[in-house]
Amino acid sequence: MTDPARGTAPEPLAVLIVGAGFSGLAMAIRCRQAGIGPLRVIEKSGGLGGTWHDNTYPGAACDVPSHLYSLSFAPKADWSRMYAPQPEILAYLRETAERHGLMPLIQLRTTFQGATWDEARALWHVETDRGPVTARAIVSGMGGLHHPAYPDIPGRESFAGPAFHTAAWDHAVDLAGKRVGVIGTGASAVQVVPELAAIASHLTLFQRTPPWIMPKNDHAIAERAKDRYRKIPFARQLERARLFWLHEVRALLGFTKVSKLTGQAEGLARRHLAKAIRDPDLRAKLTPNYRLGCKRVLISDDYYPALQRPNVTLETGSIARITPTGLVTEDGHTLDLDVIVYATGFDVTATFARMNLVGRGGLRLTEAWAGGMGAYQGITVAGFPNYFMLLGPNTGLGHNSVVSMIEVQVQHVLDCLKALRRGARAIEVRPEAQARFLDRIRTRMADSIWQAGGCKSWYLDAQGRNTTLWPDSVMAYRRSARRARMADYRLG
Ligand code: N01
Repeated sequence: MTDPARGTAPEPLAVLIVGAGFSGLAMAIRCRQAGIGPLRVIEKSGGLGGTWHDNTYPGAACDVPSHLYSLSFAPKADWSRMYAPQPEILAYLRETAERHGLMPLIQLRTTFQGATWDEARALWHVETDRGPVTARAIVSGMGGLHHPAYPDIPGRESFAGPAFHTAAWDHAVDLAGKRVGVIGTGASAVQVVPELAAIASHLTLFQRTPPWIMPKNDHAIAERAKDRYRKIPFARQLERARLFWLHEVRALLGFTKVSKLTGQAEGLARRHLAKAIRDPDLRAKLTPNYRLGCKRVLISDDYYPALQRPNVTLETGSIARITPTGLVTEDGHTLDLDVIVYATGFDVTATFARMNLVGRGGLRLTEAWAGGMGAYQGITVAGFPNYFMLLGPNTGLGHNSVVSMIEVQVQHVLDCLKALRRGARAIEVRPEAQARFLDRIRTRMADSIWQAGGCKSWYLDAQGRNTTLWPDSVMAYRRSARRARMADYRLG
């Protein structure tokens, strides 16, 4: 691309960050603080915020406590609730971006389409739907959960009424007084169902697998506490540390491995179910038949009560087909619906497949990952110099805040970017370091709750391997990845 004003090619960016969600914004802030530039953030949506921009369904909130689900270097003293609602998190991200001077760096409505490594010039040629860009380094802040997955049910396109996904909510459709069908019972469903049950004339919830649900105990944060957090930063840090360790204990409590404590956690969830659901038939339908932790453990105090409302039906027969007027189940129930809501999650593998990267010697990322996704510390891949991933393979969490993982990764990437600033043209993980790391993950996965827990989930790939979650505590990841060990990298 030439600069029309000067007729010369513009200077390559030092770093192109893809995605303006939690991770992309965190990376941009830390790069600016370190004086690394020129810098640009591209974002496919019309606004920043990533998942918190896209997921605007009624009841959308975070199931990780607010003081933990925020950046340690961009604290907020006055979170309204223990678990912040989506609009408040989105506002936090906007304020944070503004306060750190990121707005001029963010280019919205720009989709990353792929990139090719130029060995001679040691830079990436990036394709976007708004034209090409060159950058010495790329940091992917794309996350894994932004391509909505729609179920492959015959007749899906034939439905005559409105039908949309929780991650692409159609706010123009008024659901009050309507017959609504919700498909799916994951983290998004448990939040949206109580809201819809309160306004729909009838809500039918289609459950394939019941989730494990723990009490949420959400509450407004008292003004007194907010005041204290405002005036005494240490009080806020202390609260964050308390919440962090409380969640870390979950890693020990069987959220990553089947242990004696798994049974105790299951007992707690069963008591939560028994207390809320009096009808034994309904309770049986809602009782999971796999180990807790195998799928994401949900928290809610209003989901079970919503299922007991007279205008709500739980349908457990599998869906045979969708018709213009509703749904037909395998056991022959015909259900007339006005609206269908897909709470059916995300296509994680599509996200990574669509990265469309061509690295050193023409190696494609899809080829490098033909045997399954994997990256050194979840961040770098041999053959792809100066390319870094935030929330890449095996760095999601089932027990604590992913923002803590992002912060570790941002520090690691920063170390690598500083090596480039010191004069290296390229930094690339050594294949043997990557292989050692992936071996460690594989060994750790062997007896993990996801392999041994007897369930299927988006955590597992088509071969049944968990390439999405970190199999240990956040502290263990911090020890492993916080500093980039230069011995594991080749500097060119
Ligand atoms: O999606 P899911 P989600 N017929 O994949 C069902 C994050 N998140 O959007 O369990 C019938 O968990 C499927 O059934 P089954 C969080 O990381 C965070 O709810 O496969 N049903 C399941 O019940 C989470 O893990 C927050 O048998 C079908 C559901 O759809 C991730 O996002 C809030 C079906 C999909 O559940 C995804 O959660 C929300 C079919 N053909 C989400 N296909 C926070 O608060 C699928 N299903 C931080």
